[in-house]
Amino acid sequence: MTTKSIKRGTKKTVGSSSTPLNKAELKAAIVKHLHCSLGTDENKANNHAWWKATCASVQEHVLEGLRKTQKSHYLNDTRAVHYFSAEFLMGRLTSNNLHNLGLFEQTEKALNELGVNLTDIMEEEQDMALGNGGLGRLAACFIDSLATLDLPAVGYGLHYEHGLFRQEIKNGEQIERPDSWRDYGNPWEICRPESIQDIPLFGYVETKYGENGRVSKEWHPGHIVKGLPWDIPVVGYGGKTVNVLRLWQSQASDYFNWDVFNAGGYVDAQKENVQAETISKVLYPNDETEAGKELRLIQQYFFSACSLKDIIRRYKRAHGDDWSRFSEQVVIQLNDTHPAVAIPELMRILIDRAELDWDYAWSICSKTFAYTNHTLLPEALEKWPARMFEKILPRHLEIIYEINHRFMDQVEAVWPGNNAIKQKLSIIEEGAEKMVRMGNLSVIGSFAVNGVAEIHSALVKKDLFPEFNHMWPDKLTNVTNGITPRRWLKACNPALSQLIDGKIGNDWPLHLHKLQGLAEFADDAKFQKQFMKIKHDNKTQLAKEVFTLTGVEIDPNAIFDVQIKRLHEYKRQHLNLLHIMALYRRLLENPQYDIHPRVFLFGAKAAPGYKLAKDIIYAINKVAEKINNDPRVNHKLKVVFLPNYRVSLAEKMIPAADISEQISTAGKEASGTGNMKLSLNGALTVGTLDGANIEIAEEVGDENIFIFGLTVDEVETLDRKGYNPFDYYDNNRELKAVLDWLDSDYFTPGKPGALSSLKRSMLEGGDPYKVLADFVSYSDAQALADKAYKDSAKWAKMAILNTARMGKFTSDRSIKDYVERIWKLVPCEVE
Ligand code: Z16
Repeated sequence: MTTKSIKRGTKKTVGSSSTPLNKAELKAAIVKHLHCSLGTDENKANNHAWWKATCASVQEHVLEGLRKTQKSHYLNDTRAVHYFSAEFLMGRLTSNNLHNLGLFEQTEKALNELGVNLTDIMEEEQDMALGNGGLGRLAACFIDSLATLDLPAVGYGLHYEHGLFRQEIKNGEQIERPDSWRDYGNPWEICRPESIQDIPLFGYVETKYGENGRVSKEWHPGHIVKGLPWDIPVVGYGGKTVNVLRLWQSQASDYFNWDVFNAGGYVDAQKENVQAETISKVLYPNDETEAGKELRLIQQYFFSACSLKDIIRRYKRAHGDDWSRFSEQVVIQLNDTHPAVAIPELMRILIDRAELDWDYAWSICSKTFAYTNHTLLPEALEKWPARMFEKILPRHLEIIYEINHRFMDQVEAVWPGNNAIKQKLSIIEEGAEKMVRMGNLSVIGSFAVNGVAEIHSALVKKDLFPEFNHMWPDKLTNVTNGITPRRWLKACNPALSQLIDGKIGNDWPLHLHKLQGLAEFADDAKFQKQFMKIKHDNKTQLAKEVFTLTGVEIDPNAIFDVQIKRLHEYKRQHLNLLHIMALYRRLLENPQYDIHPRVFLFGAKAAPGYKLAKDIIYAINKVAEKINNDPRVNHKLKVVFLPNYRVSLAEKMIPAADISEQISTAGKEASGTGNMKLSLNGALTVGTLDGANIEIAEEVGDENIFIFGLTVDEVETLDRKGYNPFDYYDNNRELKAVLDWLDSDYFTPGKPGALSSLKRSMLEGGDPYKVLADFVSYSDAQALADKAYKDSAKWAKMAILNTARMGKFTSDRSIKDYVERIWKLVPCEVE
């Protein structure tokens, strides 16, 4: 066995010497693909064709790596993690693959000699936006790290035809347009018709009585749909291990509605096909609220069932019908509760198909699954009406009842006669409508449950699942999130990466703690100048992009203050907006008001049904319009809302940011990951003591971050006392003036009240996220940030120390934590 234990900080060099493709070979391959795959030539090809030919040339090489990796995993019969996630927010793949293969510079040169610019042609790639935000991007960073660390892993998810909607802004309002990322084909994915799975749905359950007195169940499904897998190779940094991300597309099955077809109902049969193909049509755009839609549950079951069948097929190839080693070979990580239906699905397979008895089946099942929780917000916790469940998955509901029944006996043993606790812990919520609680099912069916930052995990134990924590004190744990430094520094910020290489060597993308080595230059005037020159260049580049996208001119000498994340009340973009309005007022009242010029940049999509979130986008755009066109202030203040925020736009904004806005109400942001990306690129955080901000502050030091606002404990105390936003409104003149301003037609001429919903939510609405309570503290922190920026040497030092001290937040560290605490995997080196 070519196995080794996980090494922290070992060799593995990345560079051109080890890669089998040199510049001449690359040129030849690209030209060959222009001719043979794309049917064009060097003179006729446009950027799109050049991009595709380049991908195809590299893909040949990637597929070799994939084959070797799969062979090696098979021969070593490795234990593997299966990362089940309804979302993988991959973004673009080309730059990442080139960097991870060590081919970026050669490809750049090869194309140059062909008269083509790599950066330009990479703009042809559509983002793979198969995710909403942090949860989906986390999955993408994790599979990058898994491959980089040579760990056997498969990502499983859905091959949505349409990813997260494309956002347009019309007259300040968000418009949703379909995302069609595959319109001109995706050169990185491979269709695998040889691995199609059949998935049953609907129907009824028959109870059968065997001769030996054995009672068994048979599910007679009403429909069968096909799952067709598409594989995306996932290249680890260094290019050795190439794992796969396997995404399932739904199709009508061949024997689907044969009767209708034979009866001459060809067109009707087509209608049924359309329904089957609807399953993987579109990603639900809600990030922190549950839509409760039937199709969504079908999506969840569809990809979970396809993935389990795939895993079992592979297991049986090595172990036949011997189930005793299943949980030694297979660990399944549930990324939130979206794939939790995999738990009763595995039970169904083991009991109804493999005919194992319940206890044995359960012992396998409950050693196989682990569950990651990403939120405490009650509206995000998944619940399905039992009636809906029964209609779609009748056998699974029976199994869930049985799991619950046995679990209730365990609860009875711990808290005899305590019905209140039973009601709280039950998988089934009794009420006007019976509901299936997917969080409770996930905790009961998993051997490990983790939160995503220290504070979040502490709150999961204390507030969300305290009784479960009492019953199984070792089950609940923490794994703090991380980000891949390959995409989020090396690839997106090449100038800074080169500067770092020159100072500390080039193996920091694998060993991010080495960035520590930059700290000794934090006071070095020359290094400060170099560091800030790169920031300035990145800002100049972003300014060009901003002008192209919005027509707004911004000055790279201004502070670039960035808030990029989904639009949600708890993330408090409206707190940022109130502060911008306060600055505007101060400047109008006192034209000498001394602040360094600042550009506030926003990027955010609102869930289409989330009215107030859309109102906040509208308000940001209307305030922006007014300020940007007001000659009294627009040399000091600009506000830009960049439309269609997505991974590829983040890659342009993050390297250009001076200030990172991480201003959620304490206790509400589970972790955050944008906070890590921005700090890694030398932006200073203005943030609350929430999620991973707390751990970022611990790493960078209190003097290198601007912390403000209520703590989790203070929020709790305030709630207990009874929070009244009017206390703040009535006692702060500036805050009152700014809120009242929203009621006027100043920002929406001729349309008074167009922004009033914001004010109402923060007053009559009770201000559920305590914007008013944190306003003064936030405004003070912003004043400190302004003051710090005016001392450019001080600012440079702080920025450098942010980059230098982000080592902890590499997703490689997160993955090592998962491996040691939960997955117990062993790396498997490839060739
Ligand atoms: C999501 O992106 C997150 C939580 C959730 O319930 C649903 C979605 Cl789509 C985010 C958290 O809000 C964020 O704090 C965290 O960093 C991220 O998941 C990854 O854990």
